[in-house]
Amino acid sequence: MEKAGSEVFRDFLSRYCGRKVAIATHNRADADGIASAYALSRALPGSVICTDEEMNEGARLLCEKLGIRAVPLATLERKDFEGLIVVDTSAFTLVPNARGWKLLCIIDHHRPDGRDMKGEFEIIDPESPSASEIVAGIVPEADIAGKEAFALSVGIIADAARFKSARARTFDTLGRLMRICGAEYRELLELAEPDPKPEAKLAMLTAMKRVEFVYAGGYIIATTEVGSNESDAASLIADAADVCFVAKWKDSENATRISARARKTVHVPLNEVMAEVAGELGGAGGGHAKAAGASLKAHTAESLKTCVEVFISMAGNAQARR
Ligand SMILES: [Mn+2]
Repeated sequence: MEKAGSEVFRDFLSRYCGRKVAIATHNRADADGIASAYALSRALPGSVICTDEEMNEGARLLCEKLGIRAVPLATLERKDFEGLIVVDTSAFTLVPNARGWKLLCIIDHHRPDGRDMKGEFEIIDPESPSASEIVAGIVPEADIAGKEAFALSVGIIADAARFKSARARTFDTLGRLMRICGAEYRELLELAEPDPKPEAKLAMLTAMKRVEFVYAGGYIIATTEVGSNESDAASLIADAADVCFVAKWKDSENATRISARARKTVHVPLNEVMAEVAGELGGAGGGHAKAAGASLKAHTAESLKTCVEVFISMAGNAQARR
Protein backbone atom coordinates (compact mmCIF):
# COMPACT_ATOMS: atom_id res chain seq x y z
CA MET A 1 0.00 0.00 0.00
CA GLU A 2 1.11 3.51 -0.70
CA LYS A 3 2.35 5.44 2.31
CA ALA A 4 0.06 8.07 3.81
CA GLY A 5 1.10 11.68 3.24
CA SER A 6 1.80 12.17 6.94
CA GLU A 7 4.25 9.25 6.93
CA VAL A 8 6.01 10.53 3.83
CA PHE A 9 6.33 13.92 5.48
CA ARG A 10 7.65 12.36 8.68
CA ASP A 11 10.36 10.63 6.61
CA PHE A 12 11.06 13.94 4.91
CA LEU A 13 11.40 15.74 8.24
CA SER A 14 13.70 13.10 9.67
CA ARG A 15 16.04 13.66 6.74
CA TYR A 16 15.79 17.43 6.26
CA CYS A 17 14.60 19.03 9.50
CA GLY A 18 17.22 21.53 10.66
CA ARG A 19 18.77 21.81 7.19
CA LYS A 20 18.47 24.98 5.18
CA VAL A 21 15.68 24.58 2.65
CA ALA A 22 13.66 26.94 0.47
CA ILE A 23 9.89 26.56 0.09
CA ALA A 24 8.43 27.80 -3.18
CA THR A 25 4.90 28.15 -4.40
CA HIS A 26 3.66 28.92 -7.90
CA ASN A 27 4.00 32.28 -9.63
CA ARG A 28 1.24 34.75 -8.85
CA ALA A 29 0.91 33.05 -5.48
CA ASP A 30 -2.54 32.70 -3.94
CA ALA A 31 -3.66 32.31 -0.33
CA ASP A 32 -3.59 28.51 -0.59
CA GLY A 33 0.02 28.44 -1.80
CA ILE A 34 1.27 30.99 0.72
CA ALA A 35 -0.62 29.45 3.66
CA SER A 36 0.79 26.02 2.80
CA ALA A 37 4.34 27.36 2.46
CA TYR A 38 3.95 29.24 5.75
CA ALA A 39 2.72 26.24 7.76
CA LEU A 40 5.51 24.10 6.28
CA SER A 41 8.09 26.76 7.13
CA ARG A 42 7.04 26.63 10.80
CA ALA A 43 7.77 22.91 10.86
CA LEU A 44 11.14 23.54 9.22
CA PRO A 45 13.09 26.11 11.21
CA GLY A 46 15.58 27.96 9.05
CA SER A 47 13.53 27.60 5.88
CA VAL A 48 12.80 30.49 3.52
CA ILE A 49 9.48 31.06 1.73
CA CYS A 50 9.78 32.20 -1.85
CA THR A 51 7.63 33.10 -4.79
CA ASP A 52 8.27 34.97 -8.00
CA GLU A 53 5.96 37.60 -9.50
CA GLU A 54 3.43 39.59 -7.55
CA MET A 55 1.03 37.70 -5.27
CA ASN A 56 -2.71 37.93 -5.62
CA GLU A 57 -4.63 40.17 -3.23
CA GLY A 58 -5.67 37.42 -0.81
CA ALA A 59 -2.11 36.15 -0.49
CA ARG A 60 -0.79 39.67 -0.01
CA LEU A 61 -3.31 40.40 2.76
CA LEU A 62 -2.50 37.12 4.48
CA CYS A 63 1.24 37.93 4.45
CA GLU A 64 0.53 41.39 5.81
CA LYS A 65 -1.74 40.11 8.58
CA LEU A 66 0.59 37.34 9.78
CA GLY A 67 3.92 39.00 8.99
CA ILE A 68 4.85 36.33 6.45
CA ARG A 69 8.00 37.15 4.51
CA ALA A 70 8.37 35.77 1.01
CA VAL A 71 11.37 36.52 -1.19
CA PRO A 72 11.75 36.03 -4.94
CA LEU A 73 13.18 32.58 -5.66
CA ALA A 74 15.42 34.19 -8.27
CA THR A 75 17.29 36.09 -5.52
CA LEU A 76 18.35 32.96 -3.60
CA GLU A 77 21.79 31.39 -3.99
CA ARG A 78 21.12 27.76 -4.77
CA LYS A 79 24.36 26.61 -3.15
CA ASP A 80 23.32 28.07 0.22
CA PHE A 81 20.43 25.61 0.38
CA GLU A 82 19.95 21.90 0.66
CA GLY A 83 17.18 22.15 -1.93
CA LEU A 84 13.63 23.20 -2.64
CA ILE A 85 10.17 22.20 -1.48
CA VAL A 86 7.47 23.07 -4.01
CA VAL A 87 3.90 23.44 -2.85
CA ASP A 88 0.57 23.91 -4.66
CA THR A 89 2.03 23.07 -8.08
CA SER A 90 4.26 20.48 -9.69
CA ALA A 91 4.84 22.13 -13.05
CA PHE A 92 7.93 24.13 -14.01
CA THR A 93 5.82 26.50 -16.15
CA LEU A 94 4.33 27.84 -12.92
CA VAL A 95 7.70 28.11 -11.14
CA PRO A 96 10.24 28.55 -13.95
CA ASN A 97 13.00 29.50 -11.50
CA ALA A 98 12.76 26.12 -9.80
CA ARG A 99 14.68 24.66 -12.73
CA GLY A 100 18.14 23.60 -11.63
CA TRP A 101 17.17 23.21 -7.98
CA LYS A 102 17.27 19.90 -6.19
CA LEU A 103 13.58 19.15 -5.56
CA LEU A 104 13.36 17.70 -2.08
CA CYS A 105 9.60 17.50 -1.75
CA ILE A 106 6.53 18.26 -3.87
CA ILE A 107 3.17 18.82 -2.21
CA ASP A 108 0.32 19.33 -4.64
CA HIS A 109 -3.39 18.82 -5.21
CA HIS A 110 -3.53 19.42 -8.97
CA ARG A 111 -4.22 16.74 -11.57
CA PRO A 112 -1.17 15.17 -13.18
CA ASP A 113 -1.43 16.84 -16.63
CA GLY A 114 1.46 19.20 -17.13
CA ARG A 115 3.33 17.74 -14.15
CA ASP A 116 7.00 17.69 -15.02
CA MET A 117 8.60 17.95 -11.57
CA LYS A 118 9.98 14.96 -9.79
CA GLY A 119 10.66 15.25 -6.08
CA GLU A 120 12.69 13.06 -3.77
CA PHE A 121 9.55 13.00 -1.61
CA GLU A 122 6.09 13.54 -3.11
CA ILE A 123 2.76 14.11 -1.43
CA ILE A 124 0.19 14.50 -4.16
CA ASP A 125 -3.55 14.20 -3.67
CA PRO A 126 -5.71 15.38 -6.59
CA GLU A 127 -8.82 14.65 -4.49
CA SER A 128 -7.88 17.38 -2.04
CA PRO A 129 -9.58 20.70 -2.83
CA SER A 130 -6.58 22.64 -1.52
CA ALA A 131 -2.90 22.25 -0.76
CA SER A 132 -3.68 23.73 2.66
CA GLU A 133 -5.87 20.73 3.47
CA ILE A 134 -3.00 18.38 2.60
CA VAL A 135 -0.52 20.42 4.66
CA ALA A 136 -2.91 20.52 7.65
CA GLY A 137 -2.91 16.73 7.54
CA ILE A 138 0.85 16.19 7.33
CA VAL A 139 2.47 18.86 9.53
CA PRO A 140 2.87 17.58 13.11
CA GLU A 141 0.02 18.87 15.27
CA ALA A 142 2.46 20.51 17.66
CA ASP A 143 3.60 22.78 14.82
CA ILE A 144 0.10 24.09 14.08
CA ALA A 145 -0.58 26.94 16.47
CA GLY A 146 -2.89 29.96 16.05
CA LYS A 147 -1.14 31.68 13.14
CA GLU A 148 -0.57 28.50 11.13
CA ALA A 149 -4.17 27.43 11.75
CA PHE A 150 -5.43 30.85 10.66
CA ALA A 151 -3.37 30.75 7.45
CA LEU A 152 -4.42 27.21 6.54
CA SER A 153 -8.10 28.03 7.21
CA VAL A 154 -7.86 30.93 4.78
CA GLY A 155 -6.11 28.69 2.23
CA ILE A 156 -8.80 26.02 2.49
CA ILE A 157 -11.64 28.52 2.10
CA ALA A 158 -9.90 30.36 -0.76
CA ASP A 159 -9.37 27.22 -2.86
CA ALA A 160 -12.65 25.47 -2.06
CA ALA A 161 -14.60 27.76 -4.43
CA ARG A 162 -17.37 28.22 -1.88
CA PHE A 163 -16.95 24.56 -0.93
CA LYS A 164 -18.14 23.36 -4.34
CA SER A 165 -15.19 20.99 -4.36
CA ALA A 166 -15.21 20.17 -0.64
CA ARG A 167 -15.37 16.72 0.93
CA ALA A 168 -16.14 15.70 4.52
CA ARG A 169 -12.48 15.95 5.45
CA THR A 170 -12.43 19.58 4.25
CA PHE A 171 -15.04 20.54 6.85
CA ASP A 172 -13.41 18.41 9.57
CA THR A 173 -10.04 20.02 8.91
CA LEU A 174 -11.44 23.53 8.72
CA GLY A 175 -13.41 23.05 11.96
CA ARG A 176 -10.30 21.82 13.74
CA LEU A 177 -8.17 24.71 12.45
CA MET A 178 -10.83 27.31 13.29
CA ARG A 179 -10.98 26.04 16.86
CA ILE A 180 -7.19 26.32 17.13
CA CYS A 181 -7.05 29.90 15.83
CA GLY A 182 -10.35 31.04 17.32
CA ALA A 183 -11.25 33.05 14.20
CA GLU A 184 -14.78 33.60 12.92
CA TYR A 185 -15.67 32.43 9.40
CA ARG A 186 -16.42 35.98 8.27
CA GLU A 187 -12.95 37.12 9.36
CA LEU A 188 -11.33 34.30 7.37
CA LEU A 189 -13.55 35.03 4.37
CA GLU A 190 -12.32 38.62 4.25
CA LEU A 191 -8.88 37.27 3.32
CA ALA A 192 -10.03 34.22 1.37
CA GLU A 193 -12.30 36.31 -0.86
CA PRO A 194 -11.03 39.86 -0.53
CA ASP A 195 -13.07 42.69 -1.96
CA PRO A 196 -11.62 43.30 -5.43
CA LYS A 197 -9.60 46.45 -5.99
CA PRO A 198 -11.05 49.05 -8.38
CA GLU A 199 -8.61 47.94 -11.12
CA ALA A 200 -9.85 44.38 -10.75
CA LYS A 201 -13.47 45.48 -10.97
CA LEU A 202 -12.66 47.46 -14.12
CA ALA A 203 -10.82 44.48 -15.61
CA MET A 204 -13.80 42.21 -14.92
CA LEU A 205 -16.25 44.64 -16.46
CA THR A 206 -14.00 45.10 -19.50
CA ALA A 207 -13.83 41.33 -19.87
CA MET A 208 -17.64 41.18 -19.76
CA LYS A 209 -17.97 43.90 -22.38
CA ARG A 210 -15.81 41.86 -24.77
CA VAL A 211 -17.54 38.53 -24.24
CA GLU A 212 -18.34 36.41 -27.28
CA PHE A 213 -20.26 33.18 -26.94
CA VAL A 214 -21.50 30.18 -28.83
CA TYR A 215 -24.02 27.50 -27.97
CA ALA A 216 -22.57 24.14 -28.96
CA GLY A 217 -22.51 20.59 -27.68
CA GLY A 218 -25.23 21.50 -25.18
CA TYR A 219 -23.10 24.18 -23.53
CA ILE A 220 -22.87 27.95 -23.65
CA ILE A 221 -19.20 28.66 -24.20
CA ALA A 222 -17.98 32.20 -23.59
CA THR A 223 -14.61 33.71 -24.51
CA THR A 224 -13.05 37.07 -23.82
CA GLU A 225 -9.74 38.89 -23.47
CA VAL A 226 -8.33 41.03 -20.66
CA GLY A 227 -5.14 42.78 -19.64
CA SER A 228 -5.26 41.46 -16.06
CA ASN A 229 -7.40 39.53 -13.55
CA GLU A 230 -8.13 36.79 -16.06
CA SER A 231 -9.07 34.19 -13.45
CA ASP A 232 -11.51 36.54 -11.65
CA ALA A 233 -13.12 37.33 -15.00
CA ALA A 234 -13.32 33.66 -15.95
CA SER A 235 -15.04 32.72 -12.65
CA LEU A 236 -17.52 35.55 -12.97
CA ILE A 237 -18.47 34.84 -16.59
CA ALA A 238 -18.64 31.05 -16.12
CA ASP A 239 -21.34 31.74 -13.52
CA ALA A 240 -23.52 33.15 -16.28
CA ALA A 241 -22.39 30.88 -19.14
CA ASP A 242 -21.42 27.21 -18.70
CA VAL A 243 -17.79 27.49 -19.66
CA CYS A 244 -15.53 30.49 -20.03
CA PHE A 245 -12.06 30.89 -21.50
CA VAL A 246 -10.32 34.17 -20.78
CA ALA A 247 -7.11 35.12 -22.60
CA LYS A 248 -4.37 37.47 -21.55
CA TRP A 249 -1.36 38.22 -23.70
CA LYS A 250 1.86 38.05 -21.72
CA ASP A 251 4.61 40.04 -23.47
CA SER A 252 7.39 38.89 -21.14
CA GLU A 253 6.71 35.24 -22.02
CA ASN A 254 5.61 35.86 -25.59
CA ALA A 255 2.63 33.67 -24.79
CA THR A 256 -1.11 33.75 -24.12
CA ARG A 257 -2.26 32.88 -20.63
CA ILE A 258 -5.64 31.18 -20.56
CA SER A 259 -7.84 30.95 -17.53
CA ALA A 260 -10.73 28.50 -17.90
CA ARG A 261 -13.72 27.91 -15.62
CA ALA A 262 -16.80 25.70 -15.84
CA ARG A 263 -20.01 25.20 -13.94
CA LYS A 264 -20.27 22.02 -11.93
CA THR A 265 -22.76 20.57 -14.46
CA VAL A 266 -20.12 20.58 -17.22
CA HIS A 267 -18.92 17.05 -17.99
CA VAL A 268 -15.79 17.99 -19.94
CA PRO A 269 -12.71 18.22 -17.70
CA LEU A 270 -11.07 21.58 -18.43
CA ASN A 271 -7.65 20.36 -17.33
CA GLU A 272 -7.83 17.87 -20.24
CA VAL A 273 -9.00 20.60 -22.61
CA MET A 274 -6.07 22.79 -21.56
CA ALA A 275 -3.56 19.95 -21.95
CA GLU A 276 -4.88 19.16 -25.43
CA VAL A 277 -4.84 22.81 -26.53
CA ALA A 278 -1.27 23.14 -25.25
CA GLY A 279 -0.38 20.03 -27.24
CA GLU A 280 -1.78 21.63 -30.40
CA LEU A 281 -0.40 25.15 -30.03
CA GLY A 282 2.70 24.51 -27.92
CA GLY A 283 3.02 25.46 -24.27
CA ALA A 284 1.61 23.80 -21.18
CA GLY A 285 -1.79 23.41 -19.62
CA GLY A 286 -3.53 21.72 -16.74
CA GLY A 287 -5.27 22.33 -13.43
CA HIS A 288 -8.61 21.03 -12.23
CA ALA A 289 -11.73 19.78 -13.99
CA LYS A 290 -13.70 22.99 -13.33
CA ALA A 291 -10.81 25.46 -13.06
CA ALA A 292 -7.81 25.14 -15.33
CA GLY A 293 -5.23 27.21 -17.13
CA ALA A 294 -2.64 27.20 -19.85
CA SER A 295 0.27 29.14 -21.21
CA LEU A 296 0.17 28.93 -25.01
CA LYS A 297 2.65 29.74 -27.76
CA ALA A 298 0.05 31.51 -29.91
CA HIS A 299 -1.74 34.84 -30.03
CA THR A 300 -4.92 35.41 -28.04
CA ALA A 301 -7.43 35.03 -30.89
CA GLU A 302 -5.95 31.76 -32.11
CA SER A 303 -5.64 30.49 -28.54
CA LEU A 304 -9.29 31.17 -27.72
CA LYS A 305 -10.47 29.69 -31.02
CA THR A 306 -8.53 26.49 -30.31
CA CYS A 307 -9.88 26.30 -26.73
CA VAL A 308 -13.46 26.45 -28.04
CA GLU A 309 -12.81 23.91 -30.83
CA VAL A 310 -11.15 21.43 -28.48
CA PHE A 311 -13.87 21.89 -25.88
CA ILE A 312 -16.65 21.28 -28.44
CA SER A 313 -14.93 18.21 -29.82
CA MET A 314 -14.40 16.77 -26.31
CA ALA A 315 -18.02 17.58 -25.41
CA GLY A 316 -19.11 15.62 -28.50
CA ASN A 317 -16.96 12.65 -27.49
CA ALA A 318 -18.30 12.77 -23.93
CA GLN A 319 -21.88 12.78 -25.26
CA ALA A 320 -21.19 9.86 -27.59
CA ARG A 321 -19.88 7.85 -24.65
CA ARG A 322 -22.96 8.48 -22.50
MN1 LIG B 1 -4.18 25.45 -4.50
